[in-house]
Amino acid sequence: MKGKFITFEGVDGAGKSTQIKLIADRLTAEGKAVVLTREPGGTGIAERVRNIVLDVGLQLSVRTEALLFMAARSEHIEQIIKPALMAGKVVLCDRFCDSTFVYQGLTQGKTVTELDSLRNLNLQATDGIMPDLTVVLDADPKELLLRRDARGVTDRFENKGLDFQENLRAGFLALAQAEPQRIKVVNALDSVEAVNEQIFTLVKNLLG
Ligand code: T5A
Repeated sequence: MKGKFITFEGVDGAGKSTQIKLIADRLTAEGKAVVLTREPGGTGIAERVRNIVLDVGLQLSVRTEALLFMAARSEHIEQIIKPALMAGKVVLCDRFCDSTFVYQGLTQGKTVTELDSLRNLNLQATDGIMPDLTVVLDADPKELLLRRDARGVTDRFENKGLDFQENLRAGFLALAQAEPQRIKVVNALDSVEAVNEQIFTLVKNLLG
């Protein structure tokens, strides 16, 4: 692939959407061709799947959730991500496979070495496309509660409480420890500007 694929991960409300837009703006200002997208979502069908998986009124098993996220990802890869990478663009994606590994894997009692079935499903959904760089926005979920309270609870996952958010955090950190080359951890509690500088440095290191 000629382009570069960068994903943003972390617990709910860590600041991914804020940062990804700022990075997209900075890269665009430098003349880079940037595609800004998100998961679940990014295509008409994947956005419809998003409406199902984030609906607070629906009870889904973890396996059903995982399969729905993968179905949305398959669409997203074929329609948006792969063509953009083949055209040499920088693809910035708000959440990707590591969210599945954490939300549908590590928080469900699996360890990093027990993610084979999810990794295999992901391989099928993505045709083997993996991020070149993943930025994990890390923070103590208690500190993030204030930010979330200001916005109100919005979806099924944000509704699951502090213990769940702490498990999420541990999950992302475990993935980062297992893949330190690809996954970089940034302190999300710094100011927006300071967090952005750290991420921009990582992105520039990748893009050269
Ligand atoms: N999911 C997803 C799975 O379970 N499996 C999967 O495979 C995938 C792909 C997606 C949900 O789906 C789950 C994970 C998620 O729970 P979503 O709506 O996309 O749902 O939820 P999030 O990704 O969590 O997005 P949020 O919008 O909730 O959080 P962000 O994007 O991390 O945070 P952001 O940027 O919106 O910021 C939150 C607030 O904090 C402020 C912002 O202004 C905003 O008010 N803020 C800061 N304040 C102070 N200092 C800073 N540095 C700040 N940065 C941001």
